Amino acid sequence: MKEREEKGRVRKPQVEGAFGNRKQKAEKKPREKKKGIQVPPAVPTPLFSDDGEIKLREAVLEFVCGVTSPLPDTGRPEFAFAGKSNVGKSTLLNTLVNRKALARTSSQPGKTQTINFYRINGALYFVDLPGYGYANASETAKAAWGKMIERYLHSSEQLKAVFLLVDIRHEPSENDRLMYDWIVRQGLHPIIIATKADKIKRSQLMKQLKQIRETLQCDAEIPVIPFSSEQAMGREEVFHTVHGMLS
Ligand SMILES: Nc1nc2c(ncn2[C@@H]2O[C@H](COP(=O)(O)OP(=O)(O)OP(=O)(O)O)[C@@H](O)[C@H]2O)c(=O)[nH]1
Ligand SMILES: [Mg+2]
Repeated sequence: MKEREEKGRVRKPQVEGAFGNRKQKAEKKPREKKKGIQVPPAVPTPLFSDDGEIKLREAVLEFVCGVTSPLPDTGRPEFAFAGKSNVGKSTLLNTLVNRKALARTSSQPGKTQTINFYRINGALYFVDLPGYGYANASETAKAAWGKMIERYLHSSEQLKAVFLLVDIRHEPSENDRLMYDWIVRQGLHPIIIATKADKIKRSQLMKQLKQIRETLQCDAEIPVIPFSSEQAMGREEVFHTVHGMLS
């Protein structure tokens, strides 16, 4: 299949849904200019101070998109957080921005059901996605959320990287593998985050990371970052990764 060059990154024509169950159009339509969605002017401030400390000036929920919403044109680099329901995406986002409840979290899966865009320092956006594999949702809702996630990941002009979250305690599931493969096939930049690292013994950490890397069949250059919201482990590494992809 022919590859297409698009704003500096190669995207392959989409053939199959991320979850392997739907046929998609082979050609991406140019995104329409969205009406009615305005990004207020924001003066970008750097993520790090001169002495290398994370410097958070702003973390604001700016756009919330449902199944039928148009996607915003943020005009700034976006970093998405994907992964199965309950893996800790929204909690991780709160940890990154040092807030307890900016993103809503729950011990029950299926909490985030919209695509939420958080503006950070006026410089970039963290994008909290709904989780996949939420067993209690109806088939129709699951299909609609899956499509919504794919639509965003496929059409965002600003997406710099997709952080794929997997639970460090378990071998990645079939859905995690499909999602990882799909991200790679889209020509997007995946970064793996292994969440809930506080729930395993330190001595198990390397073994679990190795299993995740092997199951997903990650290339050597793909980062796999252990993360714990309880211990704020991995926070700096995520920021450094983000920082390295700005510019
Ligand atoms: N011990 C521990 N618990 C965590 C960690 N991260 C998340 N959790 C817990 O995992 C549960 C799910 O967290 P959420 O952040 O709501 O998960 P989510 O991936 O956003 O879930 P959906 O919105 O349903 O897709 C909550 O009870 C969190 O407190 C972590 O690093 N350590
Ligand atoms: Mg969530």
